[in-house]
Amino acid sequence: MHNFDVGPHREYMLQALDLARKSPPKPTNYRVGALLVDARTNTILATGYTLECEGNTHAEQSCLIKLSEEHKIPEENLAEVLPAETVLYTTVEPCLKRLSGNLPCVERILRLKKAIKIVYVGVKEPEKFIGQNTGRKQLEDAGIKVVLVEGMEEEILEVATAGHVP
Ligand code: HJL
Ligand code: ZN
Repeated sequence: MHNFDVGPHREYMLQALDLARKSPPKPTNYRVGALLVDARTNTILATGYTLECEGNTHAEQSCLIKLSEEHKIPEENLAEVLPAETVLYTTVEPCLKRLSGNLPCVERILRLKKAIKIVYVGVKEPEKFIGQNTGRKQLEDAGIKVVLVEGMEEEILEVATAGHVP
């Protein structure tokens, strides 16, 4: 039976997973896909995947960079243009720390205040690179909901870790 609530979230998460498959394998990161969606109108605002944008970029970061280029405003000012019901779908939960030292995606989301209302994640981040990711709590403490969309964990992790040394 089709589940009214979970259905659209699964669809978006599957799209995010397809995006993740476009990311070139790299042993020191995860291959992730992400979408920013206007939940009121059901429109995709931006798509992104790991290493899509120039440099060592994450999927969520690529969504934000592309929007900032489109609107010609700095990434940190995107709250000015994001619709009231903007939500993020990402196959792996947003990062709290990065081995590279680049700005983590949790901080990118937090600095937009509550422009992103809900973060839908396909899996929690495995502990391989930075240990436990407690970013979820930081987002929730800031009033941003974090929702696990269940049922795709295995495929998401297979894509995320392709090219890793076992
Ligand atoms: C998320 C991504 C991505 C990760 N997580 N949510 N989106 N690559 O696009 C998390 C992992 C970091 C490593 C290495 N991966 O990527 O912890 O080199 O990739 O900055 O810590 O850090 P860099
Ligand atoms: Zn990140």
